Amino acid sequence: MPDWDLLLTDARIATMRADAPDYGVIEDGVIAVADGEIAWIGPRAELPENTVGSTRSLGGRWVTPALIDCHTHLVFAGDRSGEFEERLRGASYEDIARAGGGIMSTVRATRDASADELYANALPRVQALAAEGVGTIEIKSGYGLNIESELKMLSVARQLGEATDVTIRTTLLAAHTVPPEFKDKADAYIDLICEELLPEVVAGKLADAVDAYCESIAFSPDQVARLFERATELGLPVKLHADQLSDGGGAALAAEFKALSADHLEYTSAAGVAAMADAGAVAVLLPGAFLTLGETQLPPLDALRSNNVPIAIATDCNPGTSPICSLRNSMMLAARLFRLTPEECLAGTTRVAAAALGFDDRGTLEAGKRADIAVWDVSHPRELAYWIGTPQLAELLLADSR
Ligand code: DI6
Ligand code: FE
Repeated sequence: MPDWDLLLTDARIATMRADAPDYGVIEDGVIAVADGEIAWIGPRAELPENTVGSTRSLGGRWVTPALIDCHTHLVFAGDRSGEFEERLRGASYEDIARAGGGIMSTVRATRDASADELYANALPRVQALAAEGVGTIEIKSGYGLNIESELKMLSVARQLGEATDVTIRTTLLAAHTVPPEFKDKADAYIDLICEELLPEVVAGKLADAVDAYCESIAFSPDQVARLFERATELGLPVKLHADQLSDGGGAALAAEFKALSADHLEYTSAAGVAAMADAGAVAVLLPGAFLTLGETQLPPLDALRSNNVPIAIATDCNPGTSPICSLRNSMMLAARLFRLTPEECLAGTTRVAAAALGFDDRGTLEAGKRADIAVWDVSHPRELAYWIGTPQLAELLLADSR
């Protein structure tokens, strides 16, 4: 006689299984949860007899996997609204960066902030994402750019994971831009990351992956390759900010290092997409940055689809290029700006986003997966990529709920 902790009944379930069409829908479904995992899922008619467990009806509501925001920079201090105004008057992101603004202005504010201040700034962002159904969030460092401040950012991100029910994945992005202390000495800064920072991060278990910004205003492919070799040696998976402002061969570089994902990709070539397909890398598209920068070059959507490169969507929440703290709105933007279907948007913030973070225990609703479940007041899951700023989450059930 199956004995389960909880039986969720009367659910319309969008399982988002990879092997099922049309959201993998199960009508009149039941989800049995035991020990934070999905123990059984299927139509009520097939439920094993004599099941034991407390039963709760979801009243015919739609249920999806909890959403996953697989690319954020949500730990930071200050804001960049002044730069936004400058860009509206015609300045480019690169011009502002070269003049010492851009990422560096957030670095100055973040270095000056205490860990407690950073935590207090970031917590409402995590809560805002959770309030719209997000159960897993990736957070990058990259506004410290020295050992002390990068470690501070990663520790704050870990603390956010401990203080909330949300799972936080942390990524070391020390190679975000060249700090002023290393002006014209980017190679020496990469050495510092490889020789001092990375070993300390690994010893403290502070990061789950390593990222870099491969761009003319940041690091060259050779510099990124050196960093990725070291990360790989130390057992950390890599991901890459690739081809956001120009085609620097970032996607192919990410593929060479079997990256979990290559992100942005507006300027990625057909060859870059093919390399990603061979390597099994996920394409993470970031429509908030595309919108904010007034970008017109679309990511290579046809090539991604025809090469079967899985597409994830994330907020890229950051004060410079993507001041958006809503994954739901990012889904709508991906649908509208990139013409992703609502089903692609939902897969991109569940199953594919999980893959972009190296998770195989979440992102779909199937037996054996974590019971990270979002319950919605919608008439169809396509609505999740349709409304803008409309709260529709009825409930977020997370395996770590306490
Ligand atoms: N690309 C981005 O869109 C963010 N980082 C990156 O490498 C922007 C970060 C910032 O401008 O503060
Ligand atoms: Fe980013």
